[in-house]
Amino acid sequence: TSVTWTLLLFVYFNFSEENQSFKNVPVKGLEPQRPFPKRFYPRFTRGPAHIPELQQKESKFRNPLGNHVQDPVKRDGDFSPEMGMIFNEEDQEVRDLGYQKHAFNMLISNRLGYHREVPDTRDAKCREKTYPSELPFASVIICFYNEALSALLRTVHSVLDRTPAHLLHEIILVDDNSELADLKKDLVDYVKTQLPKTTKLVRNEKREGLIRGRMIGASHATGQVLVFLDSHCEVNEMWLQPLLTPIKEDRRTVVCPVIDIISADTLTYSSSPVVRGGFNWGLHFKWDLVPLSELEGPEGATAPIKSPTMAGGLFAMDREYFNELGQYDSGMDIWGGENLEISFRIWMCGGRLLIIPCSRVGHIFRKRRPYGSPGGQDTMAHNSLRLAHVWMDDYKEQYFALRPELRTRSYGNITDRVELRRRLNCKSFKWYLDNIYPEMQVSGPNAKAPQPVFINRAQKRPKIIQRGRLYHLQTNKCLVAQGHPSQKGGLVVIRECDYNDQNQVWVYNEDHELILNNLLCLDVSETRSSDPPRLMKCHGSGGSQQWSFGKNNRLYQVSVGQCMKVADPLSHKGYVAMAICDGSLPQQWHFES
Ligand code: UD2
Ligand code: MN
Repeated sequence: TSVTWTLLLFVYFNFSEENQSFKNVPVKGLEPQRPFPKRFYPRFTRGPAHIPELQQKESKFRNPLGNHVQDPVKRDGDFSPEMGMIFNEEDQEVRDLGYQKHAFNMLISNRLGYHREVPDTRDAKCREKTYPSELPFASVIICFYNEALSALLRTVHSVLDRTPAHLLHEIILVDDNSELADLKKDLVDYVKTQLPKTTKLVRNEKREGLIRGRMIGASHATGQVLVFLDSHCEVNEMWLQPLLTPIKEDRRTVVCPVIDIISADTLTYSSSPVVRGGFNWGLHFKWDLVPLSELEGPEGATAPIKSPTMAGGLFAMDREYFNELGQYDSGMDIWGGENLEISFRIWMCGGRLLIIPCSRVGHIFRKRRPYGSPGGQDTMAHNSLRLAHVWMDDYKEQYFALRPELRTRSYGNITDRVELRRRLNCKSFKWYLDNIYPEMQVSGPNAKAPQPVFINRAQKRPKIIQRGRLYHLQTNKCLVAQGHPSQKGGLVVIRECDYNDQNQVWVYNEDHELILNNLLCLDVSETRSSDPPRLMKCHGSGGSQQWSFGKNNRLYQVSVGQCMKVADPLSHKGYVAMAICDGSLPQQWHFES
């Protein structure tokens, strides 16, 4: 910890003067600060300190409830199935509200606090790499709209905790006119009293969207390199140096880290394979396998990889180059499309875009976007239209072939962007396709010879851990489908056990799924945790289909944070329900092989 403190004091002294340049901009929460904030790093500020069971927590990677959970599966070192345990109505409210407002498990996010260790997901060879000690210093820009405070502050602290002080010039938080009360008040206080002066908070007077939001952030930045992050990220060990090095070598290089996955349901941090960015003619971003030709060379898996596009949220770019290249299209609203626009622009106008396998940043990937646009418009279509008209030449027909209704849709004035393209003397979209994304299939008027189909990320089958019956101890009955086990949405009930009946056979696999008769997965509703469990198609992304066997024979549901019980053990109906885990008889189950 003394090392951390030295580092922090260093950040503090090193940058307190450079703060002056910020005086004339409308930055809120930057009143004079106490020289030594009392609690720089509160451990579990919003954590459930009042929960005795959670106080036993020893290691962040171990199960928060102790060693008694007999879950046979270990995941990337930090899978704590019962981290989302609901103890009372307040917990339930936090969880359900979190899913509604943020589309991830806010109860777990709050419990994790503002600091945690994450598994080092880099290839082992990355640890042997060295980077120049002289590197350009960075301004980290984080735009947010109605973000969960704990997720936002974990993003900020992960940067402060894992970035060498001399490379971190400042952090600029851009509040995109959030409405949530804690962001308007608690965050302002926190920035003022708990964070180094080099963390600045800017608030937009009206909602701008992430695109203009980032431009506003960049306009306040004074670092040599801009690093953009989403507001629900956690940076990993040595994340920044590998990003800054290629920029130092060539300022027209734009770089992205590998985006690791933080589960929206369990907040588990896990490694992503190294893939690169592509897109389809609907102008949606997608991940592609890296062509073998890109992986050859002495550095193998640790060498930077050319990427046709970026996902959008996480990248670093020389600040002056960002300005020269035309920042972003300020005519784009709220969300979507800007990532392809900047990717095309980088490649077509003389730059390059790389993914850096040795730099890793986790991001909470959620299943839906929890916010809309102020006017309810489809901003993705509006933004995509603008980029198609400015950058795609005749190839915009590929987009219109899929979205004919957009042909006549207005998209605002694009003369500035067309002029920018001319001024920068950018190459054609055909050049981009031929040279940067030759895998892209073109049909119709722009067709060329068919290319081999690209294989998508291989679907792996989770290993089976156990096969058998789900036996309810109190009633001596077994868990079965109420109707046919292949019926999606069907309820489960308890019935007399029949050891010859395949329809009573469950499989428990390494993804913590419970699958009945090899057909459907036991599932719970994400937003309505009071709904009874049901059978649904297995989706493979954990959360609502993740179950674990714990102490007192409990069957625990990971995303709901509750246990399965027989609703009324005396009733012949045999209904089951989710309830706060209390170790009582109706909640006791045995998986019998
Ligand atoms: C992905 C990108 C995201 C952006 C988007 C396309 C990653 C990991 N994420 O979507 O950065 O490029 O594709 O546009 O590559 N926000 C605002 N104001 C708004 C709306 C959003 O500030 O009006 C913030 C939001 O709080 C978040 C960031 O912008 O920090 C990105 O939004 P998102 O997380 O909903 O986008 P995501 O990850 O689905
Ligand atoms: Mn995001």
